[in-house]
Amino acid sequence: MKLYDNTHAPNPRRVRIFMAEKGVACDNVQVDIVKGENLSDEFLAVNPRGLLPTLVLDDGTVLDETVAICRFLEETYPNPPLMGTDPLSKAQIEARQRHMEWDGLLGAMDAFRNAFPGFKSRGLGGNVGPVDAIPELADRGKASLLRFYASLDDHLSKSKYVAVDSFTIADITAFCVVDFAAAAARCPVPDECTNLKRWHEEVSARSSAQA
Ligand SMILES: N[C@@H](CCC(=O)N[C@@H](CS)C(=O)NCC(=O)O)C(=O)O
Repeated sequence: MKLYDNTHAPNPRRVRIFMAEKGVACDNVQVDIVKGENLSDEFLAVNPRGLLPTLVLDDGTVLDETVAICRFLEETYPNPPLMGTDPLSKAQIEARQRHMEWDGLLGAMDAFRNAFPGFKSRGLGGNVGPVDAIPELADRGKASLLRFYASLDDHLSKSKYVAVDSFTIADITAFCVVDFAAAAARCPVPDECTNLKRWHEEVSARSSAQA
């Protein structure tokens, strides 16, 4: 397998951490998004959408969505389970995973994309042509992130993990959102979110966090 990846981007990191938790290795091709390598003819021949992560299987099959890639890996390498083991836990984890994307990742993306000078005419990611950034969306993204932090902090005051009583894909998504928001969107977790900080320290100590 070959993963088209970018070390600084949150979605490819979700896949890298997922693979590390499963102990799965694959070839890695770095694609520089800021330089626009994801929009080069060479990469578009692999994934016409121009987005990362993209996983190419040994038979040439291309998988181009983070959660679809994780689903494939979960079914192929079931241990340790990261997406649930029975109908209820699978549904609960999927719901929380979606909350982390909608409530957290979208805000982080808006906050970064619409403030980063290099993306002035790349307001949307991927192969969609020129799209103006909207500076007001950066502020709205930061406001979303602060709501997300408060809500996740409250959840983690009652629960060790983001979805169920074990580490799952929902923790991976939340972790990548928090780190990306702090580094790229300059919106770190506020000091008063002590439960979120406790959880972040625990997840950071897992070896997969280095992936
Ligand atoms: N829903 C897609 C989103 C992928 C996505 O937005 N990837 C970003 C990196 S985190 C990207 O490739 N951006 C390219 C660009 O900004 O042009 C997934 O999760 O796979």
